[in-house]
Amino acid sequence: MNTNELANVARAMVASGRGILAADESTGTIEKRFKGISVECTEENRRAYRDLLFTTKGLGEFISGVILYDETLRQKSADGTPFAALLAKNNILPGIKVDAGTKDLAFCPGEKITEGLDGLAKRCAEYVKLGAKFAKWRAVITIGEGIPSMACITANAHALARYAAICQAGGLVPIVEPEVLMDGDHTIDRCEEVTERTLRATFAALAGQRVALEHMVLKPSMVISGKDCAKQAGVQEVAVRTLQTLKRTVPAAVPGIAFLSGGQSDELATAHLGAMNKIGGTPWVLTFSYGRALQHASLSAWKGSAANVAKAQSALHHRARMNGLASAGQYRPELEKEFGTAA
Ligand code: 5MM
Repeated sequence: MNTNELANVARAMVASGRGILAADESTGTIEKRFKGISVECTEENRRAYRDLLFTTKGLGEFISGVILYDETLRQKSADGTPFAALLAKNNILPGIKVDAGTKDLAFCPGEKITEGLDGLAKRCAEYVKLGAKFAKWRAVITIGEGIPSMACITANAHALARYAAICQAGGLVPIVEPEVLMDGDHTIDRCEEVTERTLRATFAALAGQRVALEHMVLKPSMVISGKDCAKQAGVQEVAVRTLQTLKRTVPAAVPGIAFLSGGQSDELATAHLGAMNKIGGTPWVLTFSYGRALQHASLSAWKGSAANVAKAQSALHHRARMNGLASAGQYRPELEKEFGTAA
C-alpha cells in the first residue's frame, strides 16, 4: 500500500456515521465471554459466532471495519468465503490485532506491558496477503495507588510507536490504542490527569519513531469516573472532559478517533459518543471501535444456538445503528426504543 492508499484507508475507517467493530478477542477472552452464555469454546463455535456477526445484513451501513484475531482472519464463512473477502464484499475493511497480549512489567508491580514486536514486520506481510488493511495494538494503563508509573507509560508509548511504524512501513494502517482502565475507585479528575499524561507520551513516541499521523487512527478510552468511584460523572461531563483532554494532546493531523468502550454499558457508551459529537468542533472525526458495547446484546441473544442467529444479528445491527447515529451527532436515547430490536 502506498502512502495515498494508507491515507484513504485511515479516512475510510473513521468516516462519519460509521465505526469499527472490535471482534479481535483472543481465545482466552472469547472463552470468558462464551462461559457467560454457557457455550463451549471450540474453534467451530468461535467461527460460527464470528460468522453470525459478519453476515449481519446491512452491517456495512454503520460499520467501516472489523478487527479480527489471527485465527479468525484465517477462517471462512459457512459458504466457504474467507471472512476477509466476505467483509470486503460488504464494504467493510478487514483489520487484524497484531499485539501478543500483556505481560507484567518488570520492576513495576501491578503494571503491564504489551508484547509482540518481535517478528512483527514478517507477520504484517502475511496479514497483508490475507487481506488485512489495518492493524491494532492495545496498551493497558492501570490507575491505582502510586500508579501508573512513568516507566509504564513510556514503555507502552514506545511499544505503540514502534508497532505503528512497522505497520505503516508494511502497508497497514495502525490503530494506536492506549487504554486507561476504568477499574478502580478513582475520580474522573484522576482519569483525566492519567489520560493526558498517557496521550502526551504516546504522541511524543509516535513523533520519535516517524509515524505519519495522517495514516493512523487513535483508539483511546474516554475520560470517565472509575467503575467503583462513589461519584459517577454524568454524560455531559464525560463528553466535555474527554474532548478537553483530546484537544490538549492529539494533533489535528490525525484523521480520526475511534473510542473503545472499556466496560461501559452499551447505551452509556453510545450516549457518551453522541454527546461528544453534539458538542462537535473537533479537527478529527469522533467515532467508535467498540468490542463489548457492540457485541454484548448479540452474544446474549445467540446463546450458541443456530435458532437464535436472526435475533442475535438484529441486536448487533441495532447497536451498530445507534452508534452510527452517535458518530454522526444524531443520537437520542429515545431512538433505542423507536428503532427497537427483537433481542
Ligand atoms: C475485543 O476485545 C479486545 C480484547 O482482546 P484481548 O483478548 O487481546 O484482551 C480489545 O482489545 C478491544 O479491541 C478493545 O479493548 C475495545 O473493546 P471494548 O470492549 O473495551 O470496547
